[in-house]
Parts: sequence; structure tokens; C-alpha cells
Amino acid sequence: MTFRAILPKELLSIVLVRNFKTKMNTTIQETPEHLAAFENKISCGEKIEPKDWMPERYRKQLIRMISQHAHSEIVGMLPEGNWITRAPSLRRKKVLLAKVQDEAGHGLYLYCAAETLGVDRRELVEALLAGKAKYSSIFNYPTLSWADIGVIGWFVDGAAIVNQTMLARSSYGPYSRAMLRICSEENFHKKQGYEIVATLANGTAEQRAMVQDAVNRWWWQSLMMFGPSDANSPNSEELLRWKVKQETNDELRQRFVNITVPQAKAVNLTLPDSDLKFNSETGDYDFGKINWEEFYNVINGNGPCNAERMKARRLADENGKWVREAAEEYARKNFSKTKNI
Ligand code: FAQ
Repeated sequence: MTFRAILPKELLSIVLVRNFKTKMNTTIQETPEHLAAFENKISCGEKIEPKDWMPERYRKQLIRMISQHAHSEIVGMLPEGNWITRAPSLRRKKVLLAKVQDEAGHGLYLYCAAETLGVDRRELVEALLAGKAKYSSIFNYPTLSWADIGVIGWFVDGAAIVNQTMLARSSYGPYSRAMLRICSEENFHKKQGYEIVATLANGTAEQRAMVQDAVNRWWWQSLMMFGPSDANSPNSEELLRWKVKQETNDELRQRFVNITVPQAKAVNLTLPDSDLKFNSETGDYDFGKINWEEFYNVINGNGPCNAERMKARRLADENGKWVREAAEEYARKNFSKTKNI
């Protein structure tokens, strides 16, 4: 579909959402009865929908988490976008373009899901641009070779699938439904990444060395995507109680390790962890210690590419200003026409 073809509808919806923000039922005072009914609904496995009563903390937690997720998808376009012009064949270029475009789509679904909680997308974007909102730590690392594109698909999309398959069962309806669609696309992303990795791993000595180097540089950082260990995860208790998350950061990280180790063996690549070994008692692969100092450094804005990523997003925002203004004007005119104002 061309940009021209999607422009009017897409722009109209952006402006309409902005002008007619969902009226949330947040003014009703929070009483123990409300809270009990809300928690009962969740424990029965029912979804919470935008117009249902919800505690202010639940709403705030979801806005925080969904908007961080949306920002991650958009910032996540940058490391891979870096290789679109240098993809080794037309086929690889087409696939990478489609993947990066999918990530933009995921960001848009997620901003829409956040807007159902009564927040304006512009506020969320401004929080990102002001450095007040987080996005995933993983996107603050550089993509140094073509093999990084394969490894990102395999590890980063692979980790995202593990996390998001759980979030597809989230108690908040719009988030869980967005996750269902996103996960099916992430599955394609992971397969295309693993295919690049397998091709390089079966290639020349230089190609094998290149892909092993990429694996070495992305492995630990992919484990960090799941967030701090459970003992240091301040949001987990609340999110688990309200079934926004259904599993802990450590449980998901372990699942990712268990899935990925055999995949690495299948293509004769080594994961850079001398403590990695199968534990026949637990049925899990035990792994070494994560460098949490590095993790906190990155999420506090001091990773290798934080400044570069933010600069790119601020420039994109500035360059897109005229499009937003044109969209608002187009929507305003169309709205006046349909309402005969
Ligand atoms: N990076 O108390 P917890 C993708 C922050 S999508 C940065 O454990 P929580 C697709 C956390 O926000 C990847 N910050 O937090 C793709 C909190 O800070 P705050 C994104 C992190 O919420 C592929 C503080 O640390 N996915 O990759 C990170 O219970 C390829 C304490 O942490 C999502 O966002 C981190 N890794 O658990 C795109 C999924 N970890 O806000 C392009 C939705 C933690 O209190 C190319 N989010 N922090 O100041 C989640 O599942 C959760 O929010 C977690 C964190 C697991 C990220």
C-alpha cells in the first residue's frame, strides 16, 4: 500500500483520537468494593476493557509499560534500519525493509492501545523525546556487521516473542489483543533472523567468524531485555497481582535460554557463557551472572548508542512536524464537512 493511499484515513484517526480522547471511568472514587469487584473479574480470567472501572495504579502501570513498549518498537527500527542500504542482496533488502516497517506498525498499535487508557500519544512521544520515558535497553547497542541483523532477529525478536506470548494473556483487553497480532509477525522476524544466521554459519570461515562475533556481542544484552532479576523488580508484584504480567522476569529469561541453547547447537555456534550447562534436576540450562551494572548504565541513558538513538528520534519528530500539521488540517476540514459545520 502506498503512503498516499494510507494517508487520509490514518491521519484522520490520529486527529480524531486526539480530539475525542476516550472518556475514562476514572472519576469514580476508588472503594474497597470497586477494587474487590475489579480483582474478582481478573481472577475469573475476564479482560478489563477501556471503559471498565480500574484502579488508578493499574491505569498508570499500563500506560508506563505499553508506552515503553511502543517507544521500543519505534527506536528498535534504528539499529536494523542502519543496514537497509547495505543488505547483501535484493531479497535480503526487501525482507529487512518489511521487517522494519512491521516494527513501525507495532509501535502504532501500541500507542493506540495506550490511548485507550485516556492518554494522548503526543504526551507519550514528548516524554520519550525529553528523556523521561524508557525504551528497551537492547536498542542502545550498535549493529556492526550484517550478521547483527540475523542475530537481532534470532535473539531480540526471539526474546520479544517469549515475553509477548505471555503478555498476549494480559488482563487488559487492548494490550492482549495487540500482542496476538504482534507475536505472529515477530515469529516471521525470528525465522528470517535465524535463516540469516544459519546461512552465515554454514558459509565461509569469514562468515562464520562474523556471525560468532555477533552472537558474542548480543547474547548477554538479549538476556537483559527481560528486566532486572525478580529480587530487584519493583513493578513485578503489582503487575503479577493484576495479571498484566503472568510470569516473572527471571522465569521468562530462563525460558528464552532453554529455547535458544539448542538452536545455537544446531548451527554450531557457541554462546559466550562458560557457566552455561544443562541441569538435569531442573530441566533448565543454568547460566552465568548477568552484568547488572551495564544494564542500569544503559537504562539510565549511558549505553553506547543512547545519545545517537535520541538524536535520531528528535530529528524525525522535527522533520515530521509538517505532516502532523497537514493531518490536523485535513482532519479538521473533513470533520467540518461531515458535520456540516
Ligand atoms: N530496558 O520493575 P521492572 C522488541 C525498567 S520489544 C529498559 O522489572 P517491569 C520488538 C523498567 O521499565 C522490546 N528498561 O519493570 C523488536 C522499570 O523502570 P520504570 C520491548 C527496562 O515493567 C524486536 C525498571 O527497569 N518489550 O524487542 C528494561 O515489571 C526487534 C524496573 O524494572 C517490552 O517493552 C529493559 N530491558 O518489567 C523491535 C515488553 N527492563 O518504568 C525492533 C513490555 C526493565 O519503573 C526490533 N514490557 N526496565 O522507570 C515488559 O514486559 C516489562 O515492562 C519489562 C520490565 C519486562 C520490560
